[in-house]
Amino acid sequence: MHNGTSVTQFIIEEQRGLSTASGEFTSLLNDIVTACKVISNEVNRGNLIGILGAAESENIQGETQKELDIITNDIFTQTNEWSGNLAAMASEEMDDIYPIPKQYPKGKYLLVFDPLDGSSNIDVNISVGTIFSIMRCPEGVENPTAEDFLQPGTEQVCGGYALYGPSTMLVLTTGNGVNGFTLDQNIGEFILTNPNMTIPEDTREFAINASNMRFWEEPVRRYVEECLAGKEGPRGENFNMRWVASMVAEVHRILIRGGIFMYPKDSKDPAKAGKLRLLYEANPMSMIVEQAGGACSTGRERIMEVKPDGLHQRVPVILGSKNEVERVVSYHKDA
Ligand code: P6P
Repeated sequence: MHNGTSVTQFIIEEQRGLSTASGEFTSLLNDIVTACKVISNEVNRGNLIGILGAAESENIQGETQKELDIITNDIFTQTNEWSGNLAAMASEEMDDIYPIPKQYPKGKYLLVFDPLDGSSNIDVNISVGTIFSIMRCPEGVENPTAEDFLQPGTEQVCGGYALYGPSTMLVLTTGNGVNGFTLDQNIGEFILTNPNMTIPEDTREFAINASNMRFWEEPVRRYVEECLAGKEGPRGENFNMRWVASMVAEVHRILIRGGIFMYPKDSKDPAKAGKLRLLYEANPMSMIVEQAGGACSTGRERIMEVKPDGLHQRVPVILGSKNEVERVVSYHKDA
């Protein structure tokens, strides 16, 4: 049950505690919440209004875009461009940054997002999500360029996601812990249902796309083989495995019951440092996971300390229950 606190009330009360709060951040967060409600409705009705399936276009990653990738990207830009809180936006679905149209005032924040992560699941009705990250626009920069977005994850002021699953949930952090809200479809409001979310430091559940095993680096292969060896193996315990192919769903499960999620560097495409993108997937999820007491690493360094060199840069991702992430990191050091 819940005490009926809406996300709007929660954000305002949290900002009230900050003497520096100008209300701009609260207003920005509310626009993002509105965009997530609209996307939830589109995703929910997708099959009914014929917007599932592939669009005719590709994104900068060379991946075929789903109709809903484009629709949800437009929802995010249109819901957030007019309010005067943002200096610019960037998204997985747009090659370059999205400047604020000149008819609107600009604000002090940068918003970067993946409007529909896991969209390959949309046609088979498996959970998908939206991931977003808010940073400050560098002081004195009137017209930000892509360079201004290349800030390490430690500079984020907010990381969050919406999960479009059996229920629609919003999970976010502004640096004071992690809180989860469930959308009450009857009143169209996100209600606080998961205050102070924390990740157990230990787990016996790992998530990885095992079809890539032959491409993994030795430390990851060693870790997974030890999990698979179970009670008779070096870990002396049996492990469970999950793979939803939707990062938001995996991270949410880990926030609720612990776990370790890995999309490691592999030799399948040596030119790629990993599959997941740093700015709008790994960094916001890392802020959330660390704020919930978990850990996030590339295997070789803390994800939030990686200095980005491109809007769409990819990184290896190993995140979740602290003690398991630290074990995988130690295997990288041994290698
Ligand atoms: P694979 C979705 O496309 C995504 O970016 C993440 O949400 C997910 O964890 C991963 O890729 C799934 O990748 O190779 O299993 O399809």
